[in-house]
Amino acid sequence: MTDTRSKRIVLTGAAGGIGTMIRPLLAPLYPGLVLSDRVAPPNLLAAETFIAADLTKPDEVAAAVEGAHGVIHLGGHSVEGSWDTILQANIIGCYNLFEAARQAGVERVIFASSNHAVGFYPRKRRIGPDVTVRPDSRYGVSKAFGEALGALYADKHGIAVTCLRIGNVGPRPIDVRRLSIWLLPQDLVQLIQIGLEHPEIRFEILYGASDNAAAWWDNARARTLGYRPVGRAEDHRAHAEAEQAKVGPDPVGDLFQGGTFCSAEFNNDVKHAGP
Ligand code: 15L
Repeated sequence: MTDTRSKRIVLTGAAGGIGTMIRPLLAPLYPGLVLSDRVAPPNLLAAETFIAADLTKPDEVAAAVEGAHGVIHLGGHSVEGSWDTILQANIIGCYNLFEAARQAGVERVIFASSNHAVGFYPRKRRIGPDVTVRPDSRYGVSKAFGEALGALYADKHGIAVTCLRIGNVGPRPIDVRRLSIWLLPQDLVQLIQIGLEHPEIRFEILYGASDNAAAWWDNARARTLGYRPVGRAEDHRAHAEAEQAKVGPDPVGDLFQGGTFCSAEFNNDVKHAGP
């Protein structure tokens, strides 16, 4: 474990929302941390190393991951977008990342997947990491693609890949849906540490959720690997319910785990949607 900590670890999407939250938590754990994004974070510290890379440009991605032991891949488009946006950032960009990692001899990749890869599962159903994907958006499809790509690079090339189906990262759950899927940044860092350091990792899909009593996900595999989340969504229920009261009901989104990602552009009958 200690050995990994001195090695070069590249964080893509370092200037994004999640990257910004976990940078200060990763820095003391991994002194060899290298930040990457298209543009440097505005608050880059003198002690931090940054390499600019556009995920759609294979040469830039190759330069960013050169010499790395591990990559934490948060980069890409983080919400629903046009097909071209998703195609460039999350399909081509993700392929470029895994391919550059293979060519550079990277040993471990953490892929930031999303709950939206399985967003059309009903809220009343508890799911594990082995269910068939049911994406709720083009974004969700791109995350399912990234998981499949990760499996390919694990099985064919021996990269140890951990896909984290991340819920919603932040200091506290921001509405009732997030009481089920909230992930405290410190808990995300724990999951990343497992992916970078656990000796048994070959290919894993883990849920990126804290200790949420209202969870929809069975995260037993993460616990077996040593995950001990400290965030407890129920401690923030009053806040989440107060925030929820400010928004109206969503007759489609409220039925499914993906919420508004399910109701956007929806023109099906809810009885025929989801498994
Ligand atoms: C995600 O995957 C998004 O990146 C984030 O912006 C949130 O929308 C989150 O899912 C969520 O479902 O709350």
